[in-house]
Amino acid sequence: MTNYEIRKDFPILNNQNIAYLDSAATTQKPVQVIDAVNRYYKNDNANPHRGAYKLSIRATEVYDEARKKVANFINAKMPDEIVFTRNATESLNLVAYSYGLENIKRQDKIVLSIMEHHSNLVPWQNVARRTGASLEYMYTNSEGRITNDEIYKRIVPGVKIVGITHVSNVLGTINPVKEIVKRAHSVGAIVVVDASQSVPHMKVDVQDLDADFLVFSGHKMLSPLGIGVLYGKKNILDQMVPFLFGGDMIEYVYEQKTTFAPTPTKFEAGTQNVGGAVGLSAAIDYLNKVGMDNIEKIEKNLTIYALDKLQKLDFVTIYGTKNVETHAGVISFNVNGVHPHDVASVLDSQNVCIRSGNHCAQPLLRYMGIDSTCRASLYIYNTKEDIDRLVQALIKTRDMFAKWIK
Ligand code: 7TS
Repeated sequence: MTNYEIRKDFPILNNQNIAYLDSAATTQKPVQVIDAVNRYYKNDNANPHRGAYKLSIRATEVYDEARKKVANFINAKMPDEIVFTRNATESLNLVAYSYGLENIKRQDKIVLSIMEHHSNLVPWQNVARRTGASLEYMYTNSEGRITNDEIYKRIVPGVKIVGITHVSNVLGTINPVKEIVKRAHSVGAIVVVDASQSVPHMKVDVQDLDADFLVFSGHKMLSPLGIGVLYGKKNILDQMVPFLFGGDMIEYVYEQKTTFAPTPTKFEAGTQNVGGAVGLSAAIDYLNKVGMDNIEKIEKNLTIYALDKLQKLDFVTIYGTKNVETHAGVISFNVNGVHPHDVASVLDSQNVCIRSGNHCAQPLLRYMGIDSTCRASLYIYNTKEDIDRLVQALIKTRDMFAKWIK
């Protein structure tokens, strides 16, 4: 399938004349996903795990099917290694509370990359504050990359947790996660991979990466909002205490104590988001139909095209690596002398949707010496025409703000 064929499946892109370039924030949904969720609520909706009647059993079955689908998609050893959450943020909090608070001691170190999204940073600040452990960072070089020297310098004996984003949501850098995992394991640390910006865009194999935990959000990969994933190695999940307590995650409840259900149910307290899981399952079917190799190819071609066009604009500064081998379809830039929010407003008047701001990565932007950027992020339904519209709208911005352009 080509991106032009794919685009036809997205009602919102056909109903509205927009160049949607904010898929790192959330993706649009294809009709196949919308229909699958619709069908679920029309035909199969009930509370899973709780009813003896056929409808409830069906809801349980579709939920379990979705878990299997996710496990296969990221090559987990078994479906029990998949915990459904609300989003990547909740998955990361689960790891920080259930693993971090229980296992980290005062003398330990936590190491993150400086390019973490706040959701893989603030929970670890909390763990450090409550345990007395120290929190340190791996910094990027001038190209926005974490070098091998930096990995070896920061991940040293005493480090117990390493948190790393697979792909930066600001710079689009693809990080050397396999090297980081190898180094971390050699010093006895476990690794939490934030795959929010990679799983939707490239083949991710948790066994090949050897990640201990890996998280992502359904809504960034064509599925509805409100469903997220935590992958964890089964032996680690089994040893962890639950994060949320309540219905369905228990085995026996006594007046003073409770025994818990096995992994992964012990981490899924309360009524599960079956509709979201059905949507995620349909989204994975869609991505598999397009093919992850094909997805990577489409996005790589668009990224090369966009970088080339943007580099030709002498009033635009692009941040991060120019090496497309390590560059996913997320591009941060600024119009020299014009605030990113102003740029985004002018672009919106041209129906071009980008994000402006700090992208929930304040430490990275502070480290780079800037407050905010404009960010265009691509997905499989984007076309060269979307990028041409971005470029035209940027030229219009330059014309409007001519006297401020530096
Ligand atoms: N990690 C990364 C790398 C992200 O890009 C995001 C969301 C999250 C975690 C959190 O995901 P959530 O689904 O739990 O909210 N990133 C963005 C973004 O770049 N613009 O809006 C949301």
